[in-house]
Amino acid sequence: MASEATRHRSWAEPYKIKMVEHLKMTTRAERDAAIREAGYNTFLLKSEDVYIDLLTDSGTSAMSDRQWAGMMLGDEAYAGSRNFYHLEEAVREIYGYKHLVPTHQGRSAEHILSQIAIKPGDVVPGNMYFTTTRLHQELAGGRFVDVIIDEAHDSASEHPFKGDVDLAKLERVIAEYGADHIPYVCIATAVNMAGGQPISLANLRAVRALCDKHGIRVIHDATRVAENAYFIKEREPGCADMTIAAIVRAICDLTDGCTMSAKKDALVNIGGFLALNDDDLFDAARNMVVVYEGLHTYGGMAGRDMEAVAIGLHESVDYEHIKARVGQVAYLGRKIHEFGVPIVVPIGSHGVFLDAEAFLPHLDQDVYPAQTLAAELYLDSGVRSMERGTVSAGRDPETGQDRRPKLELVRLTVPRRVYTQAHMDVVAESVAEVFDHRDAIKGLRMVYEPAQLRFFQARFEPVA
Ligand code: P70
Repeated sequence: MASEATRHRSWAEPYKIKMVEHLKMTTRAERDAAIREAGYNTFLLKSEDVYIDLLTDSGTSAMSDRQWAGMMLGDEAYAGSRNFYHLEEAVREIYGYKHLVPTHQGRSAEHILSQIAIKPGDVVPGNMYFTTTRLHQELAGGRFVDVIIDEAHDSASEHPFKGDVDLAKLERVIAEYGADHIPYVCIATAVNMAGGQPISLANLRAVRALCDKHGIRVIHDATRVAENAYFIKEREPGCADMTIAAIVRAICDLTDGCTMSAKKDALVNIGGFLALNDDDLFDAARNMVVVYEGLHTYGGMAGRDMEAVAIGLHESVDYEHIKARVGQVAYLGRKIHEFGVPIVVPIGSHGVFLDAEAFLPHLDQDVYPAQTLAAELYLDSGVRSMERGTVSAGRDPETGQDRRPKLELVRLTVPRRVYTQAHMDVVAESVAEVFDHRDAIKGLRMVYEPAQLRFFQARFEPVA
């Protein structure tokens, strides 16, 4: 018998369930009809036809009783809502940025920042692209340049900080284009397209020092900063005794501002903001928010939404919360990995990323292995996932050709505080089932392609 000292002790979610939402179970025949109707694109499925929805962790988390109570305190004034001031206070306290421009979600903050900071011909270096972020940079006349370390593009590399910037790459970009043509360096925490991989504090410090030398700003995509902070606490030498809040603050203190989709870390269904330290940039952003979003004290959110974000920001840096959140994702990842299924390692913070290229080695990228795998998983069990490969990467605006990303992934994204460990078991077993029958899987061809962000609405048919 294990002694008390060596006995394994489990952890559990630091909350209990107060309200439930029923899930619809479907038959294989029903799923077959639904995915065909959806053009083999999981974005086009009706949520009603989905059993366990791992499409995204964005806006899908469960709010706490405190957040719901905050919703009842909404001050729905057009101007100067008290909830705006609560949110401003929370952003100042938790992130430390001076000025706040609320927006309805993350991409609107990216839009405003890109329009005010980027001139045609500029380049924006960053630690891997994100779809909406890069598109807004391009729409403003800029070009994204990837400066993440090579390990980030290798699904099998066990590097603990695959979100780190390759400083030599960044230096080369600065030398080639000149600091005058670099409005800012874009640093994401818990890098989404790399599989939810963190950047280290040490690397961010070095990025800051290099940018200071050249007078270049560092702007932070803070969407999942608390999750990144958890990995720093776990993995970075000297950080084990820091609180999540202190690490989040240390990250933000090394940057000049952030774009934020509050739909992730901040545990709300809608919301976002741009936060800036620079007075002039803030002034420009505040002028622009009234054109596209709404007055600068609500920017596309209701007062109640801003209150829920303010409370959610505080909850996001709670250690027990973030440990359970990242722990649930790790549980799912380990379970899938044990079945021998190829996944991105280390397991990321917001989801498990299946390596579709290794899963379906007989399929060429031209027939969209990740898109195909996402459709097959839905067919097997009603689990909805998201393609993060060739379809998401889109076309190169200069050549018009499909980009062929090194990572051809399917993302199983876990909403916060929504599903139980038993749901994770069901998901892992379904992935294993599809893996067992992988040889029989054929690819897809695209029959409808939208001009921008094609993954959202593209339609496919099975190849013969
Ligand atoms: C996802 C969502 C949104 C997001 C993000 C990072 C690191 C900005 C945003 C934009 C939703 C999504 C968006 C595009 C394609 C697929 C899914 N990510 N930065 O599921 O924020 O959605 O609020 O405008 O992850 O990963 P928002």
